[in-house]
Amino acid sequence: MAAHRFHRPLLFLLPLLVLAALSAPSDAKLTLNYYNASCPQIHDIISNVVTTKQINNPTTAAGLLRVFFHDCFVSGCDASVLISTNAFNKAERDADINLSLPGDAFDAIIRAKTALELQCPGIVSCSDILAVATRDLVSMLGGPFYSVRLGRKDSLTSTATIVAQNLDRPNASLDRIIAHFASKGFTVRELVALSGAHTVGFSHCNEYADRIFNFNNGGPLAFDPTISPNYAQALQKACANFIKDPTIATFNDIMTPGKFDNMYYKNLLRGMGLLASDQKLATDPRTAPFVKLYAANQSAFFTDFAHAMQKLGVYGVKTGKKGEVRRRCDAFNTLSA
Ligand code: HEM
Ligand SMILES: *[C@@H]1O[C@H](CO)[C@@H](O)[C@H](O)[C@H]1NC(C)=O
Ligand SMILES: *[C@@H]1O[C@H](CO)[C@@H](O)[C@H](O)[C@H]1NC(C)=O
Ligand SMILES: *[C@@H]1O[C@H](CO)[C@@H](O)[C@H](O)[C@H]1NC(C)=O
Ligand SMILES: CC(=O)N[C@H]1CO[C@H](CO)[C@@H](O)[C@@H]1O
Repeated sequence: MAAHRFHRPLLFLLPLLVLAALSAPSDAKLTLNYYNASCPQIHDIISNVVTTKQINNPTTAAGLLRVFFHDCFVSGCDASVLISTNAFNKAERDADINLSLPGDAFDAIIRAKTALELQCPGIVSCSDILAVATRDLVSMLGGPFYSVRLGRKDSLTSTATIVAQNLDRPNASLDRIIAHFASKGFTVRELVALSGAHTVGFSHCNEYADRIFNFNNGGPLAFDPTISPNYAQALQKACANFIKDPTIATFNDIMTPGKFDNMYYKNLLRGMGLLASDQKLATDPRTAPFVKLYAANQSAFFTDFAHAMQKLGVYGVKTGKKGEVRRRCDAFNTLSA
């Protein structure tokens, strides 16, 4: 608004603004030792808090990994997903797709933030906590450990209405999912590697019910023929009551549900992918070679997953004046948004 009113008088500032824009890339760089001087204990504090949380609530890690993905894919890794809805604004986390963004994951971040505020008040951003805590918990489940560059600022907005267009549903076509990842700069190989996150955690029956009940209008117990029959029947049993009780969920990887390993890919090869979008990765010629590679070689999966997570973790990050270090992760510092 102000820019409109003072349009002409401000024109002389243009060269300065151009200079500022040119120098922006250097301060947009995240660094490994960003908090080295200002909060040297950051890694110990986050790791202690989330490890304790995971021991007490073993669903935390998978929940947090999903929250991190949702945060990054919707307007960048800026902790916008942590904001609570208030009277003025319906926030990202209350978009329909959140169904089940798990409370324990949010709680882990709030606890880490509280501990950090005691040691280094006002220093560590919620988006950096999210990135480090996710890495710590992936490795606690047996997954790869990778370095996380720091210096993200937290968003100044969080908007429920932009969520659906940024996250695909399991019934989306693979063309769409590939194109969507590509539009954010992620390759097919990275898509397949990141999907390996579904080696942990749960999905609710309604996310795959159309695959196990009345598939193609073939009768109540008709199931998608790409699912192995035994698995389909087990899922039908588990989900028999899901309409009355929408909280019923099953493991994404029923073989080793709490372990971060390459079992997800092995499952896909034997018709034990849970979501339609998962199972398609095993048959489409663009993605199948990577599924086979990761199923055969867990280190290849870990290497690619770690790189893809580092890339996901810098997607759309805000630095400098484009964001703030929130005092509380669930609210902006000023109450106007
Ligand atoms: C490619 C497109 C993707 C689709 C369509 C998709 C869809 C879903 C759905 C429907 C669920 C079940 C949610 C529920 O019922 O509570 C889920 C769970 C999960 N997703 Fe994805 N996902 C995708 C990619 C990813 C990526 C890239 C990651 C992380 C890098 C991820 C991590 C997870 C995790 C860890 C869970 C388990 C959450 C829990 O146990 O609380 N997903 N996903
Ligand atoms: C951290 O900072 C101290 C002094 O500020 C410096 O001596 C040390 O080399 C730094 N460590 C890293 C990893 O940058
Ligand atoms: C996918 O499922 C959602 C409901 O979960 C529905 O609104 C949408 O139309 C479906 N999309 C396709 C492509 O079938
Ligand atoms: C598995 O992948 C790793 C990492 O890419 C590679 O170094 C190794 O040679 C592969 N192992 C086999 C048996 O192909
Ligand atoms: C539609 C829906 O299920 N929204 C939920 C999103 O998550 C919050 C908790 O973070 C729930 O209160 C909403 O009901």
